[in-house]
Amino acid sequence: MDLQIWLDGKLVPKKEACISVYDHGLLYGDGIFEGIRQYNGRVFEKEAHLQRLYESAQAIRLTIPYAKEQLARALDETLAANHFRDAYIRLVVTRGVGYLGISPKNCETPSVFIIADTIQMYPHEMYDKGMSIITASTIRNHPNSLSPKVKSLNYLNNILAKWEAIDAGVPEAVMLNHLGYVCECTGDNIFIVKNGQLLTPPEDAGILVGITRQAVLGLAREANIPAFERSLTRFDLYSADECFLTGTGAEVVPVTRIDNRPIGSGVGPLTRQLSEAFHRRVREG
Ligand code: PXG
Repeated sequence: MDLQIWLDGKLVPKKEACISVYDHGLLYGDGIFEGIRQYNGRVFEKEAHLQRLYESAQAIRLTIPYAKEQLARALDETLAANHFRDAYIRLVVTRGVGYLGISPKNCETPSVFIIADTIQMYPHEMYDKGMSIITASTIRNHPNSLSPKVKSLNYLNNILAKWEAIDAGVPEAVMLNHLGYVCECTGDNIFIVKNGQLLTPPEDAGILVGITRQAVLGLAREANIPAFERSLTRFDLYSADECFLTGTGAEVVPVTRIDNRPIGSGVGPLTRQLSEAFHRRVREG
């Protein structure tokens, strides 16, 4: 059966789920989104994702034409219509259909759609053996430009960094911020372990505040692993005992090589422990 897509209040078959070429989401990247996962019949951190969506909307002066509870129900309806128990959900709000010209004033009603489908971010063996990443020369958006806290439809900057990873033959690239500190990868947050401490760049490094990142920080605290948000340099990455990335798509993925330098010796023990705790948490709730 064709996938059912939730589009502006109605479930429609995938091939009928179309957006206008005059939609400013397409013309200008004027819109926001969330990537969410359902595990074992439950949407993981639904409230946190919706909260981030509404905050992103507010930051770009976009009024979502539904209450949070309505979108929460729409998520559930979309999953139920497609009989999913484990799915990847893409919730998108665009500025809507307007005229040519960037003014958002031209757009009367935002377009909202929800896709429930499956996603496989990285090959399975990378979760066992670890992945190689590079540092990109493309820096993350300046926090006083479009804030990286906004999960916007404009990923071009990150896509340019992703090209650098592709050119280097690796799946991900870590981006530095405008001050040269470690920020995050193109679609994941980054953590290191050093001397038994878990370290990740602070929010004001200019990161997207990942929901998986928050979950992992919480799991570390529950397990009495000392965890700190701290400015990190490339030296800190190169001299780390362990490194891993977190994201809704990626979950917890170990990193064992950065810019061709080995990190630790294979996948580290705290990475394994936190990855296992994460998988328990998402299934049990
Ligand atoms: N940083 C950036 C720039 C992201 O895009 C994260 C961090 C992790 O955030 P969450 O809240 O997911 O822990 C993201 C999320 C995809 C895909 O299709 C990308 C993300 C999430 C899901 C799928 O590449 N990025």
